[in-house]
Amino acid sequence: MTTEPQFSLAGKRVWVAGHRGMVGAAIVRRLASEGCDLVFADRSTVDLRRQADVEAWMRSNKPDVVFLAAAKVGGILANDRFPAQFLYDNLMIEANIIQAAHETGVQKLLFLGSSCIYPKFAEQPIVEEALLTGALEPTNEWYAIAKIAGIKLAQSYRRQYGCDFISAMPTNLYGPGDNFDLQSSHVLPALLRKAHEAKISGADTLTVWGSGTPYREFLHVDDCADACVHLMQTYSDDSHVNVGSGTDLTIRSLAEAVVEVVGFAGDLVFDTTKPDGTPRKLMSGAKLRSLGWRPNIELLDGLKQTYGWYLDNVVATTSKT
Ligand code: GFB
Repeated sequence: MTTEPQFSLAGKRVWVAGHRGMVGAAIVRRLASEGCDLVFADRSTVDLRRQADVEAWMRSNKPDVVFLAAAKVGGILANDRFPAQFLYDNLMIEANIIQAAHETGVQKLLFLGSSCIYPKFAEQPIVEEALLTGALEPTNEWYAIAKIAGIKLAQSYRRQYGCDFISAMPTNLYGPGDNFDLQSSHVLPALLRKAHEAKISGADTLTVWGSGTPYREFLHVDDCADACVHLMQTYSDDSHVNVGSGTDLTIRSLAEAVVEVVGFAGDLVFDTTKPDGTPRKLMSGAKLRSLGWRPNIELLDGLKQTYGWYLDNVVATTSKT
C-alpha cells in the first residue's frame, strides 16, 4: 500500500461540515497549509438534519471534497440521557450529507465515526474487523448505531455508485475547543474544569464519576485532524480506519495526571453512582501506521496545552461577563 499522497487537496473546494465543533475546527486549522479553498455552511441558514437544506446548500456551493465532522456529541451521561437526539440527529446529518455528496458529484468524502462502534467486550487492541461482532455498550449504543450506519452508508455508496467515500474512527478526543460543560462533556475536559474549580475554591476533594477503573485511549484533536487529512490524501477503500494514540490509561490515572497539571493538591473521590461505561476500548492503530501515519502529541503535553486553552478561552471570558 503506498503512503504517498494520491489525492491532492490543492485548489479543491473543501467543505468541513461541523467546522465550529472541536474536530471540524481542528481540520480547518490543519487544512490551512494545503492550498485548498474552504467553504462553510452556516448553522443559522443550514440545518444539517434537514435534507432540503443540505441539498440546496451543496448544489449552490458545489464542494469537491467533504470532511463529515458534523455530529451531535457528548459524554457518557449526555449519551445516556438523550438517546433520541444522539440517534436521530446523527443519522439525519450523515444520511443527508452522504446522499447530497453523491448527487452533486463530490470527488471524495471522509466520514468521522467513533471508537464506541465496537462491541463492549471486543478483544484488545480492537481491530477494524471487530465491527458488528458483539453487543454494544448500552450507555452509548444510540450514538454507536448512528455511527455504524454512517460507515455503512459510505461503504454502500462506494459499492453501488462508485463514490470515493471513506471512514475514520477516532478514539476519545480532546483539545482546544472542547466542551467543558460538566453535564454534557467527556471525561478529560470535565476533570480539567473540576480540578481548576477545586483549586480556586480551595476544596479538599475532587469527584470523579464511576470507579476510576475503566481504561480510555486519548488522542489530541490536532493529531486526529492530521490523520484525517492524511487519510483523505492516501486512502481509498471500503473498510473504516481506526485513529488513535495507541496507548490507554485508567480514569484514575488520567485524574491524577490532570490534578498534577492543574496544581490541585486535594484527594480524589469516586462517585460509583455514575456509570463506568465500557471497561476498555483501546484500538489497534496498525492499519493507520501501515499507511504512514503516527501521532505527535503526548498526553501530558496535550493536557497542559488544553488547560492553557481552557484558562484563556473559557475561564477568562466567563470572568469578564
Ligand atoms: O468521556 P466519557 O464521558 O465517555 O467517560 P465514554 C469516560 C469515563 O470517564 C467513564 C468517567 O468511565 C466516566 O464514568 N468519568 C469520570 C467522567 N469523571 C467524569 C466526568 O466528570 N465526566 C465524564 N463525562 N466522565 C463516550 C461515548 O464514552 O465516548 C460517546 O459516550 C463517544 O458516544 C465518546 O463515543 C468518544 O468514553 O465512556
